[in-house]
Amino acid sequence: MMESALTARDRVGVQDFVLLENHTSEVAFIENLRKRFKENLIYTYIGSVLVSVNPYKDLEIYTKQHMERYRGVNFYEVSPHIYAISDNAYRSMRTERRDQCILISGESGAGKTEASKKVLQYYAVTCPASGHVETVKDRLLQSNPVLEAFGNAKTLRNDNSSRFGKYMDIQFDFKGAPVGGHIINYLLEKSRVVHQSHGERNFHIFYQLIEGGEEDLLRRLGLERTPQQYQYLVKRAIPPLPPGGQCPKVSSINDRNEWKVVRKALTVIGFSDDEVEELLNIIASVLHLGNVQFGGEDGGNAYITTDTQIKYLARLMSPLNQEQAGAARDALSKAVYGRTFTWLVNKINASLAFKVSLYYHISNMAGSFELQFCINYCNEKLQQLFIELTLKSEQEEYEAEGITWEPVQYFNNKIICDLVEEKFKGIISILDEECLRPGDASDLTFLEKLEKTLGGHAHFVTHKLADGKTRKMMGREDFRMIHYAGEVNYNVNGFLDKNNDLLFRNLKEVMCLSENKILTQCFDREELTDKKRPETAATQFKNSLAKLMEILMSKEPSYVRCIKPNDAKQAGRFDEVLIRHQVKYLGLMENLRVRRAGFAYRRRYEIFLQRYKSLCPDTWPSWDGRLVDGVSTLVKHLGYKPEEYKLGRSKIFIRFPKTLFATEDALETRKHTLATKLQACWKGCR
Ligand code: AD9
Ligand code: MG
Repeated sequence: MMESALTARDRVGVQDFVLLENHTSEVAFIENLRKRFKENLIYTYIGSVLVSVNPYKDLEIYTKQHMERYRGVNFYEVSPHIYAISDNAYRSMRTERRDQCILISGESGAGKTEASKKVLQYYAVTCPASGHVETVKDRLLQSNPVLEAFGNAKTLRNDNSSRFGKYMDIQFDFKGAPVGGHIINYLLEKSRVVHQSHGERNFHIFYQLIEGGEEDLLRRLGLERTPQQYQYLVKRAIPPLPPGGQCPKVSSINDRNEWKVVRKALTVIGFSDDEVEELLNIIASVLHLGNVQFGGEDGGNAYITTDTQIKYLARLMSPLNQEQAGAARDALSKAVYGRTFTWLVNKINASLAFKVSLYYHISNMAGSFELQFCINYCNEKLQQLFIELTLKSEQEEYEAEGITWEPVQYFNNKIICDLVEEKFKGIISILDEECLRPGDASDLTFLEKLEKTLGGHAHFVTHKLADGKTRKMMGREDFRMIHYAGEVNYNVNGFLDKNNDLLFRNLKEVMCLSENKILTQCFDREELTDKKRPETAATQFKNSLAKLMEILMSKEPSYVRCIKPNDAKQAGRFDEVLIRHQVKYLGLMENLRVRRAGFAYRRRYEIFLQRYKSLCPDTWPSWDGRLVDGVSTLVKHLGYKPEEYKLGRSKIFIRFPKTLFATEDALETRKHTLATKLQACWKGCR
């Protein structure tokens, strides 16, 4: 028997949270997510925002047939899907001629990277192509495995965690064919090159090369097929330092196969064999460099204990003590790897450079960054953008439809963004000031300055209380920020060093002299003569974030909010505490409140009429008059009360979900009655 609309809703929940009876209830929100998750329905809307829960298993929902189902179809006619978001952005770009962007957010392992790949695959399959466009599509797709090999790593939270932020533009010509692309990378987690936490790995490329590299390639690079041999891959504990990652093999990762994929992708993108060899030379050099060990002489100066050919290191590093020499070696490895990564992105960009003058963008942004502080700052900015833009688009829609806007109260997190980025008295300014100050500047003097300048700020806390006493439960090297998403403690240790990100000048000189063509591009001689102090890491990041916000503000956004269902990376497990936390910090309840403030549901007249016209004898089988009159006749016949709905210029707005549900149920009943009648008729005929 056909399932009624009512029981179906009970079982699988509603596909748009705006249709929840009690939209302010977090319990109801999570219950709806749970129902759908159990049915493998991982996608749900909040209006036009897509909420996605990582299924941790392959679902049969990404086939070509699925892509076709979403192509050119109205957003609400089919079940929620990442393809619907992709298609909608594409069509808005073409019909409204406005640049679009798709913003994907969520915590580590929530599914951002996978979502961005689905978007890309959707365009690669469904968009028209001609001539050279095929290669652009291929290159766009192939840029993923390359960037993942060099920028992703196994962490405790995600076996394929992106350790850099990524913004990608796809450019389309006037026929809607992808003709180019551009990638911007943010803050690669360089520290991972020299050290990883227990149970984590270095960037995938190191293991791929060692496991998959051909015999003669490895011989040329002087590499052995044993990761255990390399300090940067499996670091032995040298007291008092703890051991490093210790985790060369991961069951979910096949490094040998991945190597083949990456190697082929490099060729598709347009790397010559020589360039690939130079690139891998750098990767191998970093491993060799990591194995250079220092001992301490009586006089305190370092000497190299390992018998390697890189003698110059001895000369360069001998004025340093053992610890300093090790740090300088690691700084060099990080700089070499970090700059090579940027070179790689530029190279990919060059191969994606578009050749047609008319273009629009669809962009997406996903990722994680080096400093937790920067990640949280970035999230704070994206949240600000999100709230501003959702409110703005609600307002614009009401205005366009000629319906009075009812103002919504919401929390504006500008105060927190200012706390970080304001000139002179923001945290970044104070950090830079300490980094530039000669003399006794240290992480602790930085903390003191923060206390002096920001003590008393509603979103900033340290162990010091106003009355001179100390706050319990808070370290003396910590400061706490009350973020939009919750409280976070930051330990100031290493803040100055990471922000300075310095590399000894003589090491830079050696790099400039290298015969490796990639390295000479990465280390420009001009840098050596430039007297200006380079911008600090935090300021660079602040500026690139400001630029990104500007880009995003100029586009029409779509949002994908990813949720991680459990910490065990397991299918079918719905950990309510973890999910509630993410619902909170993604601001989903706030988003729903804004969306529901006026009307829960809105549809264009022609779509509404098409779906429900059979419920009224005056509109069935067709309505010849003006659409608005048809809808008006229909809803009056259905018994809608005046306070339940409003008629705009092109859409009907319905205030409560229950009104719509009653109409949906009426439609189901009618279908059911018809089916029963038909069956009876059949029997009669036989
Ligand atoms: V991180 O911030 O880069 O550490 P992401 O990018 O949010 O993180 P990612 O997309 O890498 O997470 O997803 C983590 C893993 O979840 C993937 O490797 C898949 O195994 C799994 N996943 C994510 N999304 C899907 C999906 N739609 N279907 C099936 C998925 N598996
Ligand atoms: Mg990722």
